[in-house]
Amino acid sequence: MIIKQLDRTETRLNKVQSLSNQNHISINNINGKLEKDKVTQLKSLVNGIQKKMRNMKSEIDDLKKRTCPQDWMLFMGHCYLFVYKKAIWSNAKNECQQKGGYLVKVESVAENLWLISALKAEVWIGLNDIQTEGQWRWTSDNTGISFSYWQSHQPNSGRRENCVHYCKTGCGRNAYGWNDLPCSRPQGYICEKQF
Ligand SMILES: [Ca+2]
Ligand SMILES: [Ca+2]
Repeated sequence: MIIKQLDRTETRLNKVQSLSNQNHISINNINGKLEKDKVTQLKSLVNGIQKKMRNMKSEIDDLKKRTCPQDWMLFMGHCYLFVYKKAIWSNAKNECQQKGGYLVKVESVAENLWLISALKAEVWIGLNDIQTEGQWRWTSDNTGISFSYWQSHQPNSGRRENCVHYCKTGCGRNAYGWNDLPCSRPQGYICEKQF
């Protein structure tokens, strides 16, 4: 009787043991899956980071390549080309357009001082009153002047002089300033364009 009960108990224990073993295997499987998922997640994270790093490197390379074209000078986000081969104002304007820019628009004290510091001869700028006498406008965007740097007693010649250049000795001065001049008088010129 007792032996039979013991046998049954043993059988039950064996069953429990077997179930426990099965559970252990299941738990191990779950753990294995969790590890796999974690590894997969980490791999995907690393791949994402590597991709971002490649993109950043390519952006840095692009930024390094972004510079003014050869012979153009960079100043505060704009490129400038100083041309000393003489041209009438309208040809200078066209030349700048063909180079992807415009006849220089001088908008600030800083820009004006920098241009003057780089100047080697008298040159056209984009300012003119061709359309309406006395209404000075920049040819690049047809805006009026918010900043000016006229030589003293300039502008002075009404309808005869409608285009503006930087002049120094030509105006009997020893520093560069703006002067209105007949547009047909050949001068060098400065082209400007966005960096
Ligand atoms: Ca004029
Ligand atoms: Ca003048």
